Amino acid sequence: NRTVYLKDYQPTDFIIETVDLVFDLGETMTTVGSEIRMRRRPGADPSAPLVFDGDGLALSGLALDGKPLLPERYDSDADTLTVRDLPEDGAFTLTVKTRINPTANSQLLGLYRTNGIYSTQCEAEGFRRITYFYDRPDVLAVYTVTIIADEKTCPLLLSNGNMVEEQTLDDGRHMARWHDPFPKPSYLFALVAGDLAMIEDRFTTMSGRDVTLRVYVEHGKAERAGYAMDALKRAMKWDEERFGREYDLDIFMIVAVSDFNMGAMENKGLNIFNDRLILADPETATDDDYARIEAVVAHEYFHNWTGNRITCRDWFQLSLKEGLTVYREHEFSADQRSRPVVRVDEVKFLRAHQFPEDGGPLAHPVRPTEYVEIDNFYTTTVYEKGSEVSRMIATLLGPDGFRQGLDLFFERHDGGAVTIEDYLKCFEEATGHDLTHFALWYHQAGTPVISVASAYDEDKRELTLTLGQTTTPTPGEKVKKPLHIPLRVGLIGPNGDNMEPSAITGGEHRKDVLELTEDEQTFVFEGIGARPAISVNRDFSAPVKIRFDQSREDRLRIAGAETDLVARWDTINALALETLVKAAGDVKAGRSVTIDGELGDVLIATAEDDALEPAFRALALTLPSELDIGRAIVDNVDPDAIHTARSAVFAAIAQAGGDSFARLTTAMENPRTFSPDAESAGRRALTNAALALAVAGEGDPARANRAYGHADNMTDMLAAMRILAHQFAGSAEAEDALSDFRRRFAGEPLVLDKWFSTLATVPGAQTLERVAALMGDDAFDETNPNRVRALIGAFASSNPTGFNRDDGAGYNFFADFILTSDKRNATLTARLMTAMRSFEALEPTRQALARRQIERIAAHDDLSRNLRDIVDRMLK
Ligand code: BAL
Ligand code: ZN
Repeated sequence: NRTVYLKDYQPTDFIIETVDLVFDLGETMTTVGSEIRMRRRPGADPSAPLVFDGDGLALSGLALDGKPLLPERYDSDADTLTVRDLPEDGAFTLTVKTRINPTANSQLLGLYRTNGIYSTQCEAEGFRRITYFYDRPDVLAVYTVTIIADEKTCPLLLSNGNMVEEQTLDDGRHMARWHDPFPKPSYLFALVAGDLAMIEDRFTTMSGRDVTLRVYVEHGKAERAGYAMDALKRAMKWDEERFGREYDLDIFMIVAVSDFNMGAMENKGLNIFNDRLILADPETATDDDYARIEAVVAHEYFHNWTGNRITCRDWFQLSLKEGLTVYREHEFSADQRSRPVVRVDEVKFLRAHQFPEDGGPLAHPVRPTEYVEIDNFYTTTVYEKGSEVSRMIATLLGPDGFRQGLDLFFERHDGGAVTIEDYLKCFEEATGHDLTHFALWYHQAGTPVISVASAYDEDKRELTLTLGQTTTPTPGEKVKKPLHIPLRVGLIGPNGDNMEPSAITGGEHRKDVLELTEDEQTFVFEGIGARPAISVNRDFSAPVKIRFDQSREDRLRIAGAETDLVARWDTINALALETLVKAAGDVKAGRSVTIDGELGDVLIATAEDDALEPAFRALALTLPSELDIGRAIVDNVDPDAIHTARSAVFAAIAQAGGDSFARLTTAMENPRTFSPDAESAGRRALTNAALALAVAGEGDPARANRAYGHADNMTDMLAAMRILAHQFAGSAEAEDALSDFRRRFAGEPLVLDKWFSTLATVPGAQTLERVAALMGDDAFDETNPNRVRALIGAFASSNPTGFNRDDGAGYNFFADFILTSDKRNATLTARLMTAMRSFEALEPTRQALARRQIERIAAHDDLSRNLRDIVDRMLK
């Protein structure tokens, strides 16, 4: 296994100026001709050979300046092409020919053909599966792409940039030629060919340029592409207004394909999407789907500047484009929707996915220093923690400072392939801030834990806040240094008002943001007339864990009065989590579960508070999941005890608030015509959160059954079906709804994914047999990543009691699947495997059973590099 190290970075010996690609598309044999104009980099060793990357390729032709090369001038194997004795002046044109089989490409990396559509995925290292090339992000070239294909089956021939020529050829074939004037790395190359439907719109940029917008989808689905188009136009406008970024080509295209390893890909001018992140209408998409589509369409569009115009020098810098683009996406969503609700969702996601990654065997810094397989670094750390790091820069510098830094970044590095240091330098130079210490966020893995102690002196009217920080060791990093952490602090007075200190001493601060830079620091707030309740990490200003032994009285004050809704939600959630963790301990110890009434009171009062937006009330009313509880327990986790405890707490709250919840299921009137806007979605979310509790209190599925029957949109229908399937598993009502749903959406694979996931996440040991049986369902297709994630992925990552069966059968089943899936699609399989990354948190029996299956996988000597890397790190 190769390990790639950041410290080994070297620029290439040659520079690529232009590349002309000719694809002659055939289902099982596609020929790729590549004509590359190159010159030696000034200062490079004149005797150095040219070494290109390949992956599983066979060379079928090679010429230098038009003349076939003699065999002694080159070597080629599946993974490398080496050419020696290059012209002394260092300028030449190399012609490379390869033949590939797109139909046999089950990895969905490179050029592949599924459902009659040819499409590509080149990030990170897929281009080398098409032709030999410098397949690395710091080699930027101008591409011209000619595509030749059968006109009947492939009327549509797309690539990056602008179309410059179209011709009908003999034998029913035709060609199209595309030219992309913007130099780009190979990972942004894209090609699509096939027969698709399309919707078109236009956008006039801020400087008055007219841009054609097209979204391509399968025939019969064009009317489901409208929301994505609308989101695209909003994103284009927003990026102009917020960051001054304008689109740069005459056309922007999105293509939705049904077989795709990731969510979407930002290829220059030709974004390719997983169709689940494009297609939406009220009957088939939930509110969450709409929100996700809006966010991802924007994300890929935003990459045009953060990723494409300015790209990464090497893959260690991946967060340079991903972290920043996620931050831009988050800001866009916040502006389009409810800022606090969007932020709470981000916090929940970070805690559910990134914190466990950062605290487990796969932990790595936002900017790693080594990797075995870069595909395995498209992680929540690089993406979401990376976004939080950019957010903290914005918090430290203020919105204007952040904008000035980013403006300088765009101005200075446009057309470049740069590093995270280059990025940080722009903020420093634009604002005069020193980010040397702050930069450690990029280099040190692990989630910091902040300890908080407070003392109030009535005579001096002073509040003293002592903050400490520690970070637990992560693989390969025993010693952790203190980070530069911005903490937004709020003080809430006895009557619920915000208290403003006359001064803050003891350390740097920017308004209400304290800058914690040492292991321990004491800040003093002056002019505080009464003992306040302290809200420590408002708006989740830093991605940290807070340890604060705060009185229940203070927490109830925050839960009822905090004006920062993120902190308010966080406190309500923490109160619930504390009750749930205690209940799980009671179950494990054989004690009966006792629940104090306060939690129910807080939840019911929040749910009924008309001054709060419904989406927020729904968030407050949603109890932490079994997985959340397990993570809070940290180790010796027993999923069955957690399930029993959560069910008991849920039932007790349902009992306590029966009338409220029943009322709320009908109180949130939505207009007759469905609208996917955030406000309407919030009303549906509150209705459905209340419905789950109302039926639990009634002990009767009738209300959910009626809701299923009356539902006129997918959000309500799926919510009702999930309640029936999960809270009344095995009942006639549950089975009837599930069969009805299966029948009704028989021709809608994306909707059936919701059905697969609902069934895969029914709590309890019996679900394993059902999941195994569902693999034989006509709608299941093990070659389609969405199907695999919906059934197998949901089971392994979101069904703690089913997957972690105490006989280990869940692990055994999963390991069997992983071993077959790895042969087909290594990227997908390695990602699935991460579902087991926290196995060491389980109680000893399950932990041993899980380890045995991971070891069984690891014992195979023919694993893909992707899977080998993941299991080896998990077992280290
Ligand atoms: N660059 C891979 C897909 C995305 O993050 O946009
Ligand atoms: Zn991205």
